[in-house]
Amino acid sequence: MEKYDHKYGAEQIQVLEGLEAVRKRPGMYIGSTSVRGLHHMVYEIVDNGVDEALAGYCTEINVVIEPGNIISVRDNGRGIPVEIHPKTHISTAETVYTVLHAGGKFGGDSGYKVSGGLHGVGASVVNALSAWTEVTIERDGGIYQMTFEKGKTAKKLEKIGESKKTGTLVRFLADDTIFESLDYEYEVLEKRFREIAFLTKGLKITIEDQRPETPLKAEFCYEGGLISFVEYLNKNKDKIHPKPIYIERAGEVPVEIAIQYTTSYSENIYTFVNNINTVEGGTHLEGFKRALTKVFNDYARNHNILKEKENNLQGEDIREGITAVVSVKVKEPQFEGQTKTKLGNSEVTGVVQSMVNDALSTFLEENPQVAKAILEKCISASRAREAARKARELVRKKSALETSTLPGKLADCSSKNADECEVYIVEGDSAGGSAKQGRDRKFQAILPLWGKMLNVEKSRADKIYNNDKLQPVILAVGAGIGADFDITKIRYGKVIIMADADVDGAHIRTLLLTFFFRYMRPLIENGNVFLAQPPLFKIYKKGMEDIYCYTEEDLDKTYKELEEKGIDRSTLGLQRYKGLGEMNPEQLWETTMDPENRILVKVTMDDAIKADEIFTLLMGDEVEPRREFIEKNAKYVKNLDI
Ligand code: 28F
Repeated sequence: MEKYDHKYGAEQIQVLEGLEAVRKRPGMYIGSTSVRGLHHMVYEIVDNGVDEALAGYCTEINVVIEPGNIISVRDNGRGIPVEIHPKTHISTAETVYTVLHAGGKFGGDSGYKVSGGLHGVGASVVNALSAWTEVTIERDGGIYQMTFEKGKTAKKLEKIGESKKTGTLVRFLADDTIFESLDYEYEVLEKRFREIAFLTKGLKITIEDQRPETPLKAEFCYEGGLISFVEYLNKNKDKIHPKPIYIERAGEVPVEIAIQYTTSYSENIYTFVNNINTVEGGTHLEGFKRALTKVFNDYARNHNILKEKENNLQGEDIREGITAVVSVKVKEPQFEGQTKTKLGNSEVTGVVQSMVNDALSTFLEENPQVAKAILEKCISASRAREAARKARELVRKKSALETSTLPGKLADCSSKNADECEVYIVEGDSAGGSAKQGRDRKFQAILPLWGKMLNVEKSRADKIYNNDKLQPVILAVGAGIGADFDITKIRYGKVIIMADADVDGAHIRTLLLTFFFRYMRPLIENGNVFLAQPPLFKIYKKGMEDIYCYTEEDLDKTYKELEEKGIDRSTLGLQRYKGLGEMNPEQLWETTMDPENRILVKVTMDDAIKADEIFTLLMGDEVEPRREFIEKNAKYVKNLDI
């Protein structure tokens, strides 16, 4: 039996104690033993390769998930040094893989290491939590290899061949007595490696999953770095300036930022510290936001885009539609928050703020057309917010004074039971007059609108809410608008739009539909909105009851029926109705308002988004698509209430 001389030096004891601690409380070191912690095992090894790239020596990292959930990571950097340390008699490579935090130092020759700080526990932790780890290093003309089992050296570093290349290859099998599962999720790893590639300009990262029948593979390399990142994030959005804004500053805390605005209303700012995705934000985000608000307000004032008397643009106005990536490198990052993804270093706020103030204001001065495009959006966002606030106030105030909420022009019905009541929104005073006379005042209210209202699609919320032509509609319906809309408060079970069948009528109908769609959508979704269908024709003959036809085919059908009864078309009079005003109250009631005979068109939209686009189309200038939409989308139904 070979006698082992166990000369455990201080280092070996430190290593054993370190491994012991890691294997006893893995969650303390790798975050968790769930698949999240399992993925972090891969990130730790890859981050060492990224450090080598940041140091300028590695241009490619290849990750492979081999069958059996073995992970392989290779870089083409210098290769971890293999010479034996005179004091500890073990190689740097072995030290990096067995001593806790051995590789996580900062500064050094390469400036910043992404694998440092709370997130980067270094390769030794991965080694400790793996059933086995194999490290193969090419450098100094040779190929060297060492292996470990649960962190303990199994095969000491030895030369196994010659090679002219340099680089580091690490293969490991995570320990399934520690991790709940070894089932790596390809998509999660792929997403993270795409992110790292965006953050590390020019670095090529490939990932291959050899476990499935047909292997999966992806490769990422972005010479554009953060600019490519923002372009990727905006790929399905309408940009409001062609190229992302890019600003960077080296220094104590290197800062790199890319920004591109789109026509969307959402705010997407991604922040990173040493390539770590700080989803909870922190001081770097704070500095960025403050500077952004200051720079755009200053520019707007200096270039007279914001009038003297106008309020400053708020941060939320300026960030509407923004996509931005903020990446900073911090030597000793302090992470806070639930998931340790919030940067706490207070000095970073000022660094980022002053860098953005300086670099962004310079950019805007040099690119006035970009500045103008962005500010146009900010200013209209600010006006919309302002108007929404005022309108909410107005509606709240009005609804507070229950009594005087009803518009003067509304001829209300006597019943107060919303389910049986209906309000006709009628185009024009003359039709309004006939409707008031012809209606059944028990359950039918009339609200005449006059003239053409504004085009809700082309105007911001400000004009909509304050528009005196729409306010009566808001108040008559009585359920508020927008976010405050409360369907249980509607005063009528049916809101019936009664307009002429001509172009103006179609316009009014569409404007109201768009308004309801955008600001009282539940009204449509709940099926409370209807279109009144006045007759297009009247067939008359002495001694015969008038016959009303509502469509062309209706007319043809009626002619055929009459001919079958021996009444020839030539003996019949025909009146084509141009507008509601041509009918007297009696006829209007009989043809269009009497639940017994009228035809109501229920406006139902099963796909709000599609409808939204159609409305946008409808708000264009040609009327034809509008009419087609009405014919196509409004479902003709015989009035349901018998
Ligand atoms: C697949 C994972 O781990 N790559 C690495 C290097 C290169 C050096 C290094 C690493 C210096 C003192 C820590 C080489 N030559 N890929 C990797 N590539 N570590 S890890 O040095 C170790 C550090 O302690 C390296 C000259 N300087 C540094």
